Amino acid sequence: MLILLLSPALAAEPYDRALYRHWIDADGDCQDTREEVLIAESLVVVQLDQPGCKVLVGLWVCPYTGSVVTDRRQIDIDHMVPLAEAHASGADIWDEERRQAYANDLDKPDSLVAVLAGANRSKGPDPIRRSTASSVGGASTCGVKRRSKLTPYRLAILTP
Ligand SMILES: [Ca+2]
Repeated sequence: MLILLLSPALAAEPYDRALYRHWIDADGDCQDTREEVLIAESLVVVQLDQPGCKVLVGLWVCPYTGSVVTDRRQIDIDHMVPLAEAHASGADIWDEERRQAYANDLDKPDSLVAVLAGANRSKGPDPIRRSTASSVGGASTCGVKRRSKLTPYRLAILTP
């Protein structure tokens, strides 16, 4: 008799960012998910390029650092729950369509946030390091948001 034992770690599909197709233009208006978030989170009416597809100038406040930014080149769009963390928390068994919907979720206001580029990149995908990455700005707020974000997708909460 063959007895097969599978641990959750062995059963999970290894994380690959390419599994989550992101920055799509779901509504076909030529503005991809990044541009849609930049527009939604700007505190002023944004300036768009001539076709109206790309944001040129806006006004954003990074929730992690409190930095005020007007140059969109200094802004990254951050998944409040990083893709790698979502994957490790249950999204590894999702189909392609659901992963794409998660990666481009514009329906929940805190799913995707405009952040100062350095603040985003400095945190990396480690959920524990991420949750304690900064003691300024919205770090504690981010912890609260992470719980509210994970629940609708029925993901396990990895960090306290
Ligand atoms: Ca669009």
